[in-house]
Amino acid sequence: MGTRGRLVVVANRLPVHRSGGSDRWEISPGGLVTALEPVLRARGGAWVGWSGTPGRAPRPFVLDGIDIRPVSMSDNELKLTYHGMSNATLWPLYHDAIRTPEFSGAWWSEYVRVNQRFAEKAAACAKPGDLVWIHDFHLQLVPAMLRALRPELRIGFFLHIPFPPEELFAWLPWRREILEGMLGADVVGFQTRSDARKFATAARRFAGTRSSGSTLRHGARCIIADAFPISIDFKAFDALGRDPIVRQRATLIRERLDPARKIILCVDRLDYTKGIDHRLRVYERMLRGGAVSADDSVLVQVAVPTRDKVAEYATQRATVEGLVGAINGEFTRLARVPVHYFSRSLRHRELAAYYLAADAMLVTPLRDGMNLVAKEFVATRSDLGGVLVLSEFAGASQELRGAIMVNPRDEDRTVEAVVGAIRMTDAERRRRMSRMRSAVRRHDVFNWSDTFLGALAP
Ligand code: ADQ
Repeated sequence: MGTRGRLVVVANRLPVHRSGGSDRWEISPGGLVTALEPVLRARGGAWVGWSGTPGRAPRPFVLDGIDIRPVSMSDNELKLTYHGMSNATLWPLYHDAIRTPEFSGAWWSEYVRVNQRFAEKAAACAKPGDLVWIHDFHLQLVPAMLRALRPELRIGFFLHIPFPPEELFAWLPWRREILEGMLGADVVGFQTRSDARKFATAARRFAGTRSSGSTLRHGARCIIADAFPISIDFKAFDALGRDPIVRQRATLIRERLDPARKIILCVDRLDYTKGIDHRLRVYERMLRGGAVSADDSVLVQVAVPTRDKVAEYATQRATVEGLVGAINGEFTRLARVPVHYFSRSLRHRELAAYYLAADAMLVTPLRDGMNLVAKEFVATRSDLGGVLVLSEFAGASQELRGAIMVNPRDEDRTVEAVVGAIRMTDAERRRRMSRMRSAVRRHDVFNWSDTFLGALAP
């Protein structure tokens, strides 16, 4: 990694929140901050983003050595760019159009305006020689906008979600503008090789870009478009899994649920991409067919509600909760409820205790950029216990070869996979887990940011 300039991160959200309703700011826990904090500390840097509260932006401030540069967002801008263009157009389109994306000229114009505001804020705070790293689908136009303002900067862009196939990307009325926006970066990073290839294909077709492998030529400029799969802080999750208090909590969870029952664990944001309803139907089939009963198994679904202002999310929540109610209504036995449903987020230590308590973890999204839950589960299981059942449509499936792979829409075979997981022999389970742990240990989140910044640094 180059050592000269600072790192300027540009992301939809700032990595800070107000502590307990007071005026004091604290760093928020979370993947991206964990990954970038050491780099920001080592080389110094700034973070441009929205504070999470609509209205006027707070004044810039410095927290733990990070220069925090808030961008303002009004209620109306939030509605049009965030709930509209980002979450009701781009999110469903980029996830294989699992829900029909909506296209609105008003959302698009606001998206352009808000992206311009982020670009201007970044241009104002980047010093000569700084590296700028822009994140995700909310800000796809920022790379080119920033380049127009500050042509000399090294600019990186990372897409956390999948890039869609050409046929779907073609639906987007602003497909050329979005590509031109991303092509303003020097390095465009994706979760998988397949995403990077799809981007190159779209750029050739809709933006006249030429490409050879991961190098694209756009006008006079050369751009790298490649896979940089994101990861987690392996050591931190490994340590949680060995922590006596977390282990004690895991034992208590098993005892409360009944040690005779196999625990099938699922942890997601309550998003229609995560396949929660398909997975509940799989469990329902297992119960109905007699492969398991409420006496010998329990499915624990932890689902954090999100994006409740977007209609599809309310519908999805109702579907999931209807299924949970129907399954429990039909298959509960006295003091044995088959589905335990938590509609909330769990703190990291509590989450780790559930990871440790599980016999099988089901990560079965219909489409997912990466899916960090799968990697967190693996990193926590230093006991080599637990089996991962993983969707082939999660980016994580490219690395976690020790998982049982499923197509979540193939409910028959997914039933077989889950039954196979809870009946797996110790030897096979240990072999698979150990293989996956080596992959995540080798490629942790620090390795991810070093590799990306290494490609970006001149
Ligand atoms: P997300 O879709 O939010 O992220 P994911 O990677 O699975 O998905 O989760 C991110 C974090 O949320 C994880 O650290 C996880 O522990 C936490 N989390 C999820 N459910 C939780 C719950 N019920 N309680 C507590 N914590 C929970 C997007 C892309 C992903 C990509 C990430 C990072 O959609 O594909 O992996 O960005 O690039």
